[in-house]
Amino acid sequence: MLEKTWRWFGKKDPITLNMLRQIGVEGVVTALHDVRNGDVWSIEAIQDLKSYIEASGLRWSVVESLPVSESIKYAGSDRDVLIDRYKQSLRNLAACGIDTVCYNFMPVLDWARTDLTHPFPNGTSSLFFDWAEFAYFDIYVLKRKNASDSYRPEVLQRVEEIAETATKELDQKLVENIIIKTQGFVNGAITGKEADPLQTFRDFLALYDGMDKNQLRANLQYFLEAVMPVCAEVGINMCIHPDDPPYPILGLPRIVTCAEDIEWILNAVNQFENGVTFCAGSLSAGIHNNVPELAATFAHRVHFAHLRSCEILPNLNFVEASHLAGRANLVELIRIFEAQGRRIPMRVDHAPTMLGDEDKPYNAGYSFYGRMLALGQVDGMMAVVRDEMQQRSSTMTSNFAFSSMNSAV
Ligand code: DNO
Repeated sequence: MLEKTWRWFGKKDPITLNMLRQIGVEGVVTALHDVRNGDVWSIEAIQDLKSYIEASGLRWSVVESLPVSESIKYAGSDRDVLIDRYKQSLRNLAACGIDTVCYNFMPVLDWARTDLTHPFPNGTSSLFFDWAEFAYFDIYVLKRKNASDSYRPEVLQRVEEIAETATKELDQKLVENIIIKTQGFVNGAITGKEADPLQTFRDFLALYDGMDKNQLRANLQYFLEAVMPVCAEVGINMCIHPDDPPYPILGLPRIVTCAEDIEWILNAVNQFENGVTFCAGSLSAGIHNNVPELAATFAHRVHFAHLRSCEILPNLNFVEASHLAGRANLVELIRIFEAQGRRIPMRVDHAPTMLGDEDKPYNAGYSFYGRMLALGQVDGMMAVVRDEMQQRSSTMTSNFAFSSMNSAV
């Protein structure tokens, strides 16, 4: 059964647990947002937040994320120390009864968009990824060496057009969207508090200089081989989040973008606890992906689902679609996950900003009314799918009763 969850950013989140209960949320997805990336999550801190959640009649369904420090990703000299701390946090979570942990293995950037307030004709807005603006940021603002080698000629042509009219405001907006506003709340490499975020960002990128896909895969394998025995021992399902967007960016390798990648990861340590966060949105932003096909192939190892959907434009730019539309085909995904017959927490994601959400201090992609609308839509799809399943099973039962009656006479 898909469990209806909601990403909640802790006690300081202006969207309160009581609000979530009123809209039918069953469990929350959250993290110890005040603990520094790389530090151990103590039993006391976990238990404190867990009790707070439970006092509102909800449960802490999923940790998103227990961040994997950069040094583990680039194989720095202190990675074993950091992995040991990670294992301790897993043990502590399990001791508090939390069994699902989402993480990602994206170097430096947790996710990327160029526009966080892309307007739609109906007055709402959402997130947008424009390759030319991203390339302009890379080439002209970040000034990464050989950056232009990473882009298609038609993108580079648009970059030059942007550069002709670019202003300081545009440059600043791109810095904020790409490396600050989208990163600040996810406890990743960039905290949003750096004096010179662009320089900090360059320093992080430099740590991956010359690293290719195979090396990043080897670093993930090293991490999985270390943590998976703990997961099996204490009963934690870990689930890797796909890369968002599912393409190499800024010269960094990507290892969770398509079927071949997911298969590699699941086989790297072939045990149930080594699973996937099925982020339908990230996967649907990849033109190479058929999302329902991916879901059908990997559902047996999906421990958490992000239900959202993207639309890809002819120039490969992409935008968040309605939860009822786009390339992800959420209704089909719900059929596939419900058929698993085990608890899979799901949350909606990156819904539109609407009806005054824009005036609130919400994190990018995490509006209230927009997500409430999306959850209502997904809830409706789930009800229909459950009804379909019920009808199928009662038809099967009556066919069985009919045939055994016939054979009895
Ligand atoms: C963005 C999210 C990501 C995700 C992490 C998981 O909205 O989907 O921040 O939570 O990548 O580790």
